[in-house]
Amino acid sequence: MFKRILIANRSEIAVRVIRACRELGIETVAVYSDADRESRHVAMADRAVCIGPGPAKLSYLDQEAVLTAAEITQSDAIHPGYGFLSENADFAEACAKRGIVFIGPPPEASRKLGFKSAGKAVARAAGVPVVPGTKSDITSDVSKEVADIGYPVLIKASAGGGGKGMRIVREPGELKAQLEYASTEAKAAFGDGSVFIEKLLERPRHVEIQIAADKHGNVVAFPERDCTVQRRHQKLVEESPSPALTPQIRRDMQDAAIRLAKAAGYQNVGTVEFLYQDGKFYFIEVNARLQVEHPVTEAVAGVDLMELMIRVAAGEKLPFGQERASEIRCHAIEHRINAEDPDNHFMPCPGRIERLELPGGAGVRVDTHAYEGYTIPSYYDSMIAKLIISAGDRPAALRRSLRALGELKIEGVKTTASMHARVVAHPVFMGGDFDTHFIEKTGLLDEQRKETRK
Ligand code: MV4
Repeated sequence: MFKRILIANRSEIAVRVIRACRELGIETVAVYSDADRESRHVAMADRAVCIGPGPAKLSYLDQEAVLTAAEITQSDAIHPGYGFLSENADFAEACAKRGIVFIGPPPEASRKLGFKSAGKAVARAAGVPVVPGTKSDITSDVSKEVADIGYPVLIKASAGGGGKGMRIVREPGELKAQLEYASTEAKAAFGDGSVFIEKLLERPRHVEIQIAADKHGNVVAFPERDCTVQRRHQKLVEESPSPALTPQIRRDMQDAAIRLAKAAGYQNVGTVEFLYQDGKFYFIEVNARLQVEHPVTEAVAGVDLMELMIRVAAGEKLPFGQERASEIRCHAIEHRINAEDPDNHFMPCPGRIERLELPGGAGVRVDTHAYEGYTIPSYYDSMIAKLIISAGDRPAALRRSLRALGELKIEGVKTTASMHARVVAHPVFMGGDFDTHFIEKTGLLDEQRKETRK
């Protein structure tokens, strides 16, 4: 096992890593930017090293600064958290070169899966269902292939992710122009203009499978997370189990995720994302990191994924098999609380937290780096807390969510907490039958509510 881990991240996830390390008897080194001197992860770690100024490019994304901090503190491993350097295969390689373990998948596996069209090819070869589609480059005429797929279609950037560079084409006449737009956009955003085309699913759900793979060829898949409630590709609410899946679909999805992981030579923890519509699921992409919403799976499966991640990175075998991994022990919901103004197009609201009262009691977990008097810097993302609610079944979990959201008091900055209460209380959300357009369709956003009040 590792003696000392450097955490190349900030905020609640840095706190999460420190907590897991402490339970494992591993020393921790925090790194921080000038803007994060007062951040909780700095105070909590055994040691802390300043690695640069506020902008992430000059600190948390500065590979050389992070690696040097690891060397001078004699850390034997680096935990990247999510975002920043977490899915950077070059960084993982640079760690290996310096004799430091990168706590994440091997660079070859992330490269194989990071490029969306390549990930899709691996999936297809592994017998994992994918959305019908075609490769495309703007030099060849694909109108015939696209007609076979059937309109409407969606153009996606091969190097993309998170919905960036996607374009819907509803009629053959729009195809050529949209392909050119999409490719130009992709080139500007990702430095790579290649795109591919898929049949558009009009009302999908986003359902993902958490996997864990050790260095001895063992892979397990956990119960799914349903992340259908999103706004502009930002997840707002995640829950498990999905109100839409049957036990058979769940097993099929888990099997598919395991096949894909094995085909890609995947190691460590990761998430296989699917779209789900009309009883069928389709692979879309792999996230080669431990995600924001991992506590939902921790609650449902009764496992510590952060501990597991560190153990498998240190070469330990998975301590249980698929039967244990797929146990569903409760219903769990996560609410991402962002310092954003829901009355003003979710504008980020950095600033000082004047008052903070966190909810508690049975079935309520709060992962946060925030404290009363903490000033949220303006350089980074605006998530300040995650509420993870668990209860015996979905109705009980929804009631508990409302109770916990009611107990949460944050003053000094605007937050998205009120919007979460509206989502949970909405009859369509309560009914469980909704798709990725839920937020826009239901007019739940304050910006829309304000328009209708006018
Ligand atoms: C799709 C789709 C419909 N049809 N692909 C958005 C992010 C990226 N990971 C994949 N995304 C989508 N791909 C086909 N063929 C709809 C989306 C999509 C979406 C997916 C999951 C959650 C929210 C979404 C919001 C808009 C679009």
